[in-house]
Amino acid sequence: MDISILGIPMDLGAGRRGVDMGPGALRNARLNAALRELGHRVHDLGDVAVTIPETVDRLESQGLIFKDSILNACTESYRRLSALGPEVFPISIGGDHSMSMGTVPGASQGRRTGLIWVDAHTDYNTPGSSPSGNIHGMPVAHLTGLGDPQLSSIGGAGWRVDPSDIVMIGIRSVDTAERQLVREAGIKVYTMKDVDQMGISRIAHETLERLSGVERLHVSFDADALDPTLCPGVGTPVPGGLSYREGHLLMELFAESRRVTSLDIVEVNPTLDTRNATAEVMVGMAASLMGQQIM
Ligand code: 6HN
Ligand code: MN
Ligand code: MN
Ligand code: MN
Repeated sequence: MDISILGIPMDLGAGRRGVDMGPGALRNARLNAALRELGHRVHDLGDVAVTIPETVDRLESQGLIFKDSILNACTESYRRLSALGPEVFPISIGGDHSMSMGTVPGASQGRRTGLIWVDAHTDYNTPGSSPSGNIHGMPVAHLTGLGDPQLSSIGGAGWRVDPSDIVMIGIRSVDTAERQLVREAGIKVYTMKDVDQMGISRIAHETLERLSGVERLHVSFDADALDPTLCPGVGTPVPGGLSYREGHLLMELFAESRRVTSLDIVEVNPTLDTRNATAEVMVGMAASLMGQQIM
């Protein structure tokens, strides 16, 4: 397969600094080599330009923190990924999760897209519901057309992800007003309780079944979905996450389906990590999604 890697060194959407160093940490953990060893042709596109927070006013645009700079980085990511065409498998490495407002429409190639959101959080706040004001808690809402009109139309005025084409896995931290928005939208959520009760294998199969009608299938993998003992290098850790084996099995079952067309790896924060462990775990997850097998 032809894989293109796009780095998005952005921490503007997060409450803590340091996820802007995620792309470097993931490359340092041999992401590109690991994918090449699986037989893929890997093209690294380098990084998109992201504003340095110290150079601009935090409340650039009517109180939405770093909105203008995030909009610029997402628009650029959207353009770069759109230009790749449908045959290339894009892997976008971040960077805080606000980047997915650009990567999901970019990877969609204008087609109906299923979105698998692997995360401790639902990231479904709007500027009105958000308790923190941090845009990395808002990307999914904007991808479905809610929230700020500019952030919700990065993929063009008409392009949206249908809430019924979204499945979230690993969820264990949802804000009160956000919970109501997720319910109203009708998004399918597998919480950690569901993972414990059903097992990750059944969840993987149900997810693929539910998204059987889409043309493109995007996995957006937030490192904080995994347990913080395994992935300490994240800005918003929540105890009780996916285990190493659950993460790998989920990726292996998605790989077996051969239906996934793009991937984000987000929220890796080297300043909070232990000897780059989080980046190394996430490179392993990407390798499993891209076909690594034990036998
Ligand atoms: N992430 N729900 C919280 C907020 O600030 O809106 C946390 C968001 C975390 C976002 O980890 O991608
Ligand atoms: Mn997230
Ligand atoms: Mn998260
Ligand atoms: Mn975070």
